[in-house]
Amino acid sequence: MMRSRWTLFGGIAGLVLLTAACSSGDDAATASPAASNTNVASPVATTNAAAATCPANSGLTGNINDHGAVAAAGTTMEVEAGDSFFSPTCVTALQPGIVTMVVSNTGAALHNVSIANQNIDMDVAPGELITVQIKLDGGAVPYVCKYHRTSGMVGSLIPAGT
Ligand SMILES: [Cu+2]
Repeated sequence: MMRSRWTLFGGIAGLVLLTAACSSGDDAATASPAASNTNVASPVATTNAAAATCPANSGLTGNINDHGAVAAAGTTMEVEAGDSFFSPTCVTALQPGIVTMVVSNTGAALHNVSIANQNIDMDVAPGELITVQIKLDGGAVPYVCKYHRTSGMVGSLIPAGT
């Protein structure tokens, strides 16, 4: 995941340099602001842009603050906990087994990851991150922030081939 992110950065940086090199010297003042706006990478390293929405087999019900679905790359994933959503909301194509979800709270409120039938109930304070080990077998594993569940702060981990 990290390698693809840096490759993306390298590609963007190269493009900016190329653009700057091709413009005339008089344009230096206008080129600088454009270059400073090239930080387009999402805070979550993913293989696919989060254009997709959660699939129907996510196991999520009720209010869903859907910040997209991405396919997993390996068994560790990064998920952002914002106010009040998880992004990406769904991670698909996971291999069954123990997966590791690193949840960073980028919001202002206290958030949480709870999976009742796995005895998981972990808070994550603003600016902090937690690492949650989750067991996946045959089906989707929905999780919730117990403080903001009714606001749609839910997510799901979805095994491959389901
Ligand atoms: Cu929350």
